[in-house]
Amino acid sequence: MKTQDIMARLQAKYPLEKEYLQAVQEVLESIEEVYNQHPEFEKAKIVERMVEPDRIFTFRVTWVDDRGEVQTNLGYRIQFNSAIGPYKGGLRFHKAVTPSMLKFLGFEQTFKNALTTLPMGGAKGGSDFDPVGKSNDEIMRFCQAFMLELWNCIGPDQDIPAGDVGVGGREIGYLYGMYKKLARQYNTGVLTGKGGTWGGSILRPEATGFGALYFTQHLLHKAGKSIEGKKVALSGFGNVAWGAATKARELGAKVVAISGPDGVCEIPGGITPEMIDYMLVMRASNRNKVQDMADKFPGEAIFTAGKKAWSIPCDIALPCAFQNELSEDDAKELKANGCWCCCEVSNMGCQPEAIHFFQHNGILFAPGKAVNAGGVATSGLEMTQNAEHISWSGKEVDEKLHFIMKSIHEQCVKFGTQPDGTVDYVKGANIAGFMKVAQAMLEQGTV
Ligand code: 2IT
Repeated sequence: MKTQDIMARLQAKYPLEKEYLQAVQEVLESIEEVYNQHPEFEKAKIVERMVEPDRIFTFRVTWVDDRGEVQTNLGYRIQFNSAIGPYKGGLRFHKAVTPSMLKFLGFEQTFKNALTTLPMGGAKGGSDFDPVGKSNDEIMRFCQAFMLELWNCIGPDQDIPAGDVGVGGREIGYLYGMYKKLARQYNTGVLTGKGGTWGGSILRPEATGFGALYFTQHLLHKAGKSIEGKKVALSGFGNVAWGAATKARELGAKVVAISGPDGVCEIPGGITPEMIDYMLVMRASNRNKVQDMADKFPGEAIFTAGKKAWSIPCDIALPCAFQNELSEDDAKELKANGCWCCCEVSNMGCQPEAIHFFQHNGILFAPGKAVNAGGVATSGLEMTQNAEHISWSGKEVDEKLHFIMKSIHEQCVKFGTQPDGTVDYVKGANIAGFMKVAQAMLEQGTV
């Protein structure tokens, strides 16, 4: 297998799918050497099969807004790979959603889910529906219309969607309500991220952020460092940023920046529990403005329009928002301001040139598919609880999440340790995830 040849073919076939091509290129570059030591992979055309989704559902979603006007959006579910378990992955509601974006996310999800140690295949879905400025009723009507099309593509042993950007507990509730009505079954395990009184797992809302910080702790420990007293800049203020800020604070770090599409809020004294709670209010408002934090906490949070979190001096950068949110220029600015570690919490949050810069300038870096896997892992734990008709305590879930993040870190070290003793976490995560999926595909024959 030659990465260049496969990429040339995919570029010719999908010339407009930039994010998808970017994600595939990163994985293929990492695995090429190992892959070529396994002629049985080459013979079974594992890579050629793995880069294509098993199937893609595309559907029209029509709903009526608060003014009585008919609105039409597109909905998608991409079932990417089911070699090691049923399709599993989130739904993204965002105005920029395209098949390319969901294909990149589904591809990444396949390897991430393999890293969790749990039996889950990879999927992603969503819509170009824009939640910004929508009322609660509009969100509900959209979710119901979306599920009207999706419901018979999914099932607790078939495909289990969850949240992602623009889809949180509220949306999962509305989606589940309509699913139940259509399926006429209480299939609790068909969605994860549910409410606590109807099958949701304790700690699922926190899990992506908490898991990211547990992973960061392991990475820092391995490098002989600790998180206590360190300054953390994070982007976004949604569910993931909220969990990350909570745990970073708990572990003794100081969160000095959060951001939004409108700009950055610098918090020189470090984020407070009141501010962390207010992030939830900001998310629920659908305004999508981080300036609201500065308006609520004048003097403590200082808003600058048009700037990113990466302009604020920090030790550790945690991208928690969107793909490609951190560019090479941002990486250079971070380094110039003293940053020495970046753990990607968003999926593909850093541009390839930024990762290259980090890796060649002694900045510790780990990729999203390892760092943020605690979210989907806890979804996996929710599925187990649902299948057993029980619920675990917060302590039990947290212990399991800890164990999983430790194991993901160990897999990265196993497959990513370089001759000089440092760990290439990108390589480690990609090879570990790939080997598991490839082996399963091989054993299941040519399907
Ligand atoms: O990117 C992700 O891993 C998620 N959005 C969570 C997916 C899930 O099934 O919990």
